[in-house]
Amino acid sequence: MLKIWILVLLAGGVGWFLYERSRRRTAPMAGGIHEDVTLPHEREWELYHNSFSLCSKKLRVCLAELGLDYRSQPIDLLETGSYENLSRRFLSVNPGGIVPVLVHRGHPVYESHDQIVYAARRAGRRGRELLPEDPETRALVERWTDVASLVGPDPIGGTAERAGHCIPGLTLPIFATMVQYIPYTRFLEGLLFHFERRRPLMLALLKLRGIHGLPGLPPLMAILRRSRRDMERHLDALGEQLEKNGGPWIAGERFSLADVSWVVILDRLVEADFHGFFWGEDRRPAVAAYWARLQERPSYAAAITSQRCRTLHDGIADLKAAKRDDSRLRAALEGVEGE
Ligand SMILES: N[C@@H](CCC(=O)N[C@@H](CS)C(=O)NCC(=O)O)C(=O)O
Repeated sequence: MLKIWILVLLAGGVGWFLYERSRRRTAPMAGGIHEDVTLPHEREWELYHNSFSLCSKKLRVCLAELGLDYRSQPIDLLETGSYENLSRRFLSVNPGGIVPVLVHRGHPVYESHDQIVYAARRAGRRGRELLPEDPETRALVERWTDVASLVGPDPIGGTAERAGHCIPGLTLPIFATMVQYIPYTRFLEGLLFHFERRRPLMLALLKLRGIHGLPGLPPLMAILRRSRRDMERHLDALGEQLEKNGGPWIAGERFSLADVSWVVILDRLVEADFHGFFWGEDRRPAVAAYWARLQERPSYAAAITSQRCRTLHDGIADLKAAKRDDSRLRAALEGVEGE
């Protein structure tokens, strides 16, 4: 009798998996506007986003700076609670299963670096300020925007070329503390349905080992060390650029899409408690002053600080406490003697 029940349960599990998989197929999507797709919508602009996601923050800052009103559609990710990005509802918006998605008049626009340009081009005068028309300034803005972007299928490769690609590696410590609040059962959906399985696997490993176990995970530490080394170079270049043109912004007098793209990078380094390492105690004063100016803009409060979730607050507190109490961990994360 027991065998029959086990067989029935197994068959039910397999049947559920096959049924769900046929409805929750994920596949990467090309960037830009998809005019062939029209989604149900109520407002001209709608944004599917997550409170913690770097690229979502970039869109929120951008829309706040452009003064574009939008309908907010918050989507949970595993690290903030659950795999809502793999729900059937969200996969009908983005079969890629990632945020952010900007929706304009019902048409989805994918990839955050394309979304900010798309929005700026439709925002009149303010859009032209953020994305200047004169070719020289525009090329400069595009170059600095690109360096801060997350482009292509390999978010942890290309750290030497893009500061944006250093972010996943430098987020590992805060991921390690945030995922402690997420039950193991929630990881299953990612492993079963996401086309990119490395992410749920890595997050599960971080949950298993915890923040104090991170230094004992050589593949993850190698990514972190490489990201930290390359981020140092990107921040040196940023400091030089700000000094060269006299600031206050990357393109000089005018705040632009380049600054929209960099505020979220610096903010993530603060969340992951790397700001002291990168620009504390008189290191990189131009970057430190730039960071102070960025936080004074109303878009920073509207798009970032006011939207921080509970898991992030707790994760930051736990990370700071762990580094304070465990000198080996601190040394490993900050690359000092004894690592
Ligand atoms: N290249 C994409 C990257 C977007 C991305 O990686 N989104 C992450 C959050 S920052 C995501 O939605 N991850 C969810 C998952 O993989 O489960 C962009 O710039 O929009």
